[in-house]
Amino acid sequence: MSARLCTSWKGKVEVTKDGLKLCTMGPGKVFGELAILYNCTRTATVKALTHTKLWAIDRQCFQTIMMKTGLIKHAEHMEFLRSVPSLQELQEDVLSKLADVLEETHYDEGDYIIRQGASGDTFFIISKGKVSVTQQKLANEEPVFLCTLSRGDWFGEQALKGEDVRTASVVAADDVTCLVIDRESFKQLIGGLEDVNSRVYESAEAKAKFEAEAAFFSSLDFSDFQIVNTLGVGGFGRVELVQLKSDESQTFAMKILKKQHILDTRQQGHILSEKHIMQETHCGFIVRLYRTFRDRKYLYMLMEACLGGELWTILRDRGSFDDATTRFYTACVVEALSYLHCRSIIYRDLKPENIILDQRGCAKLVDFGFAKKIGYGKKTWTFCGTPEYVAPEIILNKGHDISADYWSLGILMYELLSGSPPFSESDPMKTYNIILRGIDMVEFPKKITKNAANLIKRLCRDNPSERLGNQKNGVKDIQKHKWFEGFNWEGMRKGTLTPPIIPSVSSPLDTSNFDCFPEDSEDPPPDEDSGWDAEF
Ligand code: 6JR
Repeated sequence: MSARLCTSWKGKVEVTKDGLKLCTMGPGKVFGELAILYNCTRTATVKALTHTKLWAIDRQCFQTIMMKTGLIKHAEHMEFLRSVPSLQELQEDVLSKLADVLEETHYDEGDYIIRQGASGDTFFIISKGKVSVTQQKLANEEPVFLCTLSRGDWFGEQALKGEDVRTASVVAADDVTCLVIDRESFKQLIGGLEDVNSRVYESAEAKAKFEAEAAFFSSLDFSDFQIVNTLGVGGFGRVELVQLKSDESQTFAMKILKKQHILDTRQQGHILSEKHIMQETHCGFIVRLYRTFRDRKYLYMLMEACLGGELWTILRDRGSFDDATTRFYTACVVEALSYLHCRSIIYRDLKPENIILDQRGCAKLVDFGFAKKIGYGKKTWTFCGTPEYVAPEIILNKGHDISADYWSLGILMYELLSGSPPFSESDPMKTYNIILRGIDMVEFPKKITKNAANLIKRLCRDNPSERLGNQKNGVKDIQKHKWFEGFNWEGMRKGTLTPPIIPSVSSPLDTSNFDCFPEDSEDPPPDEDSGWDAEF
C-alpha cells in the first residue's frame, strides 16, 4: 500500500519503535507524515488501541496539495514584493528568485528579531506588523528609540554590507511577519539596489537634534523673517541675509528664486532635486537647508548663513593659496564629497564659486542645482557643470558617475594652488578641446609642489575608473595620499583644527566679506502658477 498521512478523529493509537513505546495519540493528532515528506520507509509502528477512525491522504494527493500551497505562497510573495517601493527596480525574474529563497518568519510582540552587537547573516522585509528599532550607545545604557518600521520596510542590511555586526536592535511591536533572506541571496539579488545600498543612518543624538531643529523651522512663518542685506545676485534671483524678527541674532541666507525664470530655463527638475538632496543632507562641510517657502512669484530656500564669504572672492583677492591652505580646503571638499558619494549623490558643480567659508573659516559646499542621486553602479548623461571643471567623459557624452567629482577635485586643487584652472580658454569649445588632450599636456607652474602635482594627476585621469577616490578603497586613497601626510583629518572633522584663514566676522549681521550689491530695483517677475513646484 502506498504511504498515507493520517489523522485520527476518534479513538486512540500507540506509537512504538523496535518494541519500545514512544507515545499515544488521540483525536486531532497527525502521523505518517515522515515517510510521505521524505519518501523513506516507515520510521515507527502505529497501532490502534481502541476502535479508531482516521482521515488519510495518499502521497500523490498530499504532494499535489503541498505544491499548490507552495505556488499560492509564491504568488502571494511575488505580489507583496512587487509592492515594496525599494524593490521597484527589480525585474520579474529576480523577484521570482527572491520569492523562492525567502523564508517567512513570525514573531510575537516583544520578540527580538535582531539584537545589537550580534553577528548577522540575514536581511528582513516586513510583510505584516510593526517593529521598533532601538540602539544602545554603551552596553549598560538605556536603549534609545530610533524608529518604527512597518509593512514594506526592510532592515538588517548593515551587517551584510560591512562589519557583520548588527548596529541596532529590532523588536516586534505586535504580531510580525518577516520575509527573511540569507546573505548570499541578498548579495546576488538585493545588495545592489539604490535604496538599500545608499541608506546611511545618523546617530541617535544627531537624529534627535535634527528632528528638534526641523520642528522649530516648520513652526516658523515666512513673515517671521526680515531682510538685512544682500549676499549675492544672479539671473536666478538673489540671496539675502535675513534675520528672525523675534531674535535678531539668528541670521540665515535666504535664496530667492524667480519661478518664471526657472520655467524659462527649464530648471524645474534641478531645483526640486536641489531641495530634496539639500534638505536631507547633514554634513558639516555642506551648507544646511533648513526649510523652503513658496509663493506665486518666488521659491525661497532658508539656509545656513556662512559669513566668511566665497572662496572665489578670497582666491581673487590673494591670487593663489599656499600648499597648507589649499590642503585644508581640499580636505573639507573631500569630506563633503565622501558624505554625498556614500549616499549615491554626485555633486557635479565643484568650483571655488560654490565653496563658502563660515565664520570660523571652515569651507562648505553650497548650490546643489546640479547634484543628482543615481543608482548604485549607474551612470547619468545630463551635460552640466562649468566648462573648466568638466570631466572628459561628460564632454564625450559617455555617461558619468561620482568619479566626475574627483576629476573636478583635481582641477580645484590646481586652481587654488596656481590661481587659474589647468584648462582655461576664452571660449568653452576651446576649453573642452584642451580638456580632451589630458592633464599630461599641461605644464604645471613651479609653485605646485611635486606631491600636489602627483595627486592632481591621479585625480585627473582620463579613464574614470583609474581616478583616485573611485577605486576599491574609495576616498581613503585620497586621504592617505602623500600630499595629505600628517594632515589632521579628525581635528578638521571635529572643528578643533584651526583653519588657515580666519575671516573677520564681527556679528551675525556682518556681510563685509561679500561684494556689495545694489538693492533690488527690478520689476517683480510675473506670477507663475502652473503648479510644478507643489512639492517645494
Ligand atoms: N540606525 C538594523 C533602522 C536604524 C538607525 C542608526 C547607527 C549605527 P543591521 O536596524 O541593519 O541590523 O537595517 O545593523 O544589520 O537609525 N535600522 N534604523 N540602524 N544604525 C540595521 C538597519 C536597521 C539592525 C537602523 C541604525 C545606526 C548610528 C550611528 C552606528 C553609528
